[in-house]
Amino acid sequence: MKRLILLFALLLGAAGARAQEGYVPAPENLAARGQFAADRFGVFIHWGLYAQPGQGEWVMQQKNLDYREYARLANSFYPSKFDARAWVRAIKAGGARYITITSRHHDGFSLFRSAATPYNAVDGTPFGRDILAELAQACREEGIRLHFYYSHVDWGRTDYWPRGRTGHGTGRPDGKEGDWAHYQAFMKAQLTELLTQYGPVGAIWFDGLWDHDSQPREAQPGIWGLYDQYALIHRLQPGCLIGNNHHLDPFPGEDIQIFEKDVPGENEAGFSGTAGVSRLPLETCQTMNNSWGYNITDRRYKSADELVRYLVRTASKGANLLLNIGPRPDGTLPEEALARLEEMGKWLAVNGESIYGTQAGSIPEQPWGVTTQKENKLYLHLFRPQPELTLELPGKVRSAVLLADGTPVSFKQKKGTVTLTIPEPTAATPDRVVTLEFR
Ligand code: FHN
Repeated sequence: MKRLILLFALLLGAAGARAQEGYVPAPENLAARGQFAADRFGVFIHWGLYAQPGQGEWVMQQKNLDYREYARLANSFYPSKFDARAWVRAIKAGGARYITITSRHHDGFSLFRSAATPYNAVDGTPFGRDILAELAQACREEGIRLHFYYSHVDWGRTDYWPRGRTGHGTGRPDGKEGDWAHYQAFMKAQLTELLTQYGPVGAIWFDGLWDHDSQPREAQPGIWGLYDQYALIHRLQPGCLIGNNHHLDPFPGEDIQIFEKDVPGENEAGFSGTAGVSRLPLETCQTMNNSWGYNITDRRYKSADELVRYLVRTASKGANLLLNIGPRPDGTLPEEALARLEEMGKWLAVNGESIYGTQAGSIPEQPWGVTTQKENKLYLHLFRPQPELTLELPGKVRSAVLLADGTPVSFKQKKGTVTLTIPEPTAATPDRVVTLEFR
């Protein structure tokens, strides 16, 4: 059976690949790519029924919870304090320019009204409200872009067959009700809803392809029906970007490349092993503590200073940071997350010029910090105090100032090197930025 599906997938993949080889991003799509790259900072929201047990979004898999029993969590889904506008305002004040929310994660529960399944926030819970609709409206009002995460894996649907490497302990009958074609049709129906019910969608962020990574890379588009899904999305909203967290080189039809817990090119978390860094706009997703979904015992939050420097390091590689928050079951964002957002927002309010709309810096990472650049400016991000700095720079420097307050930085330039004398810091900061302007 598995062999047959693989053969079928390879055939479908080959046909789809031919169609996708001719993928020419629409002008709206190219403009959206530019906007996305300029945004540089987004907030990821992992939220669903799993917030209630408070052990992260993999609880169903990790504890082998029966899919029928797990689904009962929908009966107590009543996030009485959910306030989309409060979320969006806090995220915007934190300096983020877009939000990516889990419309449906691997547990299979949809946060939005869906005619394709009653297992959703509107039809399947006492709350009865469409989380995505409320968030979309708040985002529109606050002028912040909205992206949807969409899981390819499903641990609760009986038609998800053959199984991949996860979801074997959730009590589903092996294969008896399996129907991969039905599952694919279900995903297309839901994607159509996401692209037609909530106004402009900034991006669809796929996840879970790795569930079938026992099959070769070439088989993946056919297995998942990727090219069909990509064509559908681009037909419904040409400006909607497609990203897929498959940890592989991008497939045709994808508009952004995603790195999980890795600054592009580093493979620090080990997810990006075989993926090179493409020329597409790049995005690194990262947790604030060590969990994506709400985890009641996870207090290992990175400090605000570390997070600012992580954002700056991703920007210095020409990538966006998508920083995660796992809301509580009552709908509130944890105070720890809010406090960190606030600090990041304060730093960005002063130093945002060196992040938004910039490109990777021409000087690679140094013991003192990193660089970003925009037009005729090079931003030196000093992660630690640096009284004097000598750089090899071909261009002619016109001025050097501290970005925070415009204090001049004295410099001497000769034979392709610039030596800067940097005033002593008067207050603590995670990253002191010096702007060099070139002639
Ligand atoms: O399994 C998911 C996980 O729950 C989370 O959503 C992250 C976010 O990048 N992606 C998957 C793991 O690769």
